[in-house]
Amino acid sequence: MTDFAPALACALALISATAAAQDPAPPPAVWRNSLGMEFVRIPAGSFAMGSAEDPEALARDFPLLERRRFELLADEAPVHQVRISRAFYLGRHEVTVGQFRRFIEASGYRPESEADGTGGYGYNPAYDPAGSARGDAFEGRDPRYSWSNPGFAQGDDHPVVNVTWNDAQALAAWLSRTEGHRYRLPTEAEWEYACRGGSHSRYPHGDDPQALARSANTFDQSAAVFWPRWRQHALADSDGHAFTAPVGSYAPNAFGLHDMIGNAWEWVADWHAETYYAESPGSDPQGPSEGSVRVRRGGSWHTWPLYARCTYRNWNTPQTRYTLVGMRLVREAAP
Ligand SMILES: [Ca+2]
Ligand SMILES: [Ca+2]
Repeated sequence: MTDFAPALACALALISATAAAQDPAPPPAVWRNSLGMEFVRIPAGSFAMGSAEDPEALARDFPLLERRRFELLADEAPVHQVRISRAFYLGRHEVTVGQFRRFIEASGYRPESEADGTGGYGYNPAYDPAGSARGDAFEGRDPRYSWSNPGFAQGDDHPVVNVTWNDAQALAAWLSRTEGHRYRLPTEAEWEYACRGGSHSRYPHGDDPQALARSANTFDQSAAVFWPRWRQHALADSDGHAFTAPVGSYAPNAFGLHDMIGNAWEWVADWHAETYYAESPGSDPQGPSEGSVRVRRGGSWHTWPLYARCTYRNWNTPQTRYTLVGMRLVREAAP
């Protein structure tokens, strides 16, 4: 028996090694990183990107909006088939205030709003949009506002806002360096694929804008209290949050992702070009090779439902910081 035991152990080890070679462990469904971010595995696949909704249909479902607004959505067309050739991990949530603070403390990075001295934007009940040159909804830029102060209360579990596209690049670069895995912003195609989660409708839950009040933090009755001049554009119901909500306050989509719609707009990697969808490659499009503005997606706590659709594209310069704009990162499946 004593002579047999080592041979048996050796044979079992061989069987086990063979099994491992033939059947590698499946990739984890969720990654948790050093800042406490969770990443959900998004499978490779194909989807129809963009929207070609008839302005008549939009006019019927968004009756308070002027016709010209529907004609400004041409950059969502043509609808085109896109293949995402490799699985990737996408943040289950938007990057939070607490995670961004830990990044700053660990790295010494100075967010752009502080480094350039001009600050960000913020909510101030005494501020009158009619008195500003652009009629902007928020006060700024002003050094009193930054990622840590958008003028309204935020807990550590709220999405960080007032962060620039360049700030997102810095966070992704630091994580890549310190963890040895590549982090980056999602491409615009990856973002829309993930938002849809297999759905073909305006929102992951369907086409009805009013149903947003149950599935996302957008411009609802609780927010309209603070912006009475835009009350008619608010959802008829309350979603429970006047400003940002703790991430994950609403049910996830089919991929297990929270707040793809609403809460904070999310920077994506791509430059924006009005006609890009007409020339976009069919597999893993990376956006135009150059441009002046970067795309942001998904709408925010202050966004009207037309602009909180999965396909809606908005954009700003990479230096823009605003009370509505945050981020969500990709962690690549292989280092
Ligand atoms: Ca809301
Ligand atoms: Ca969001």
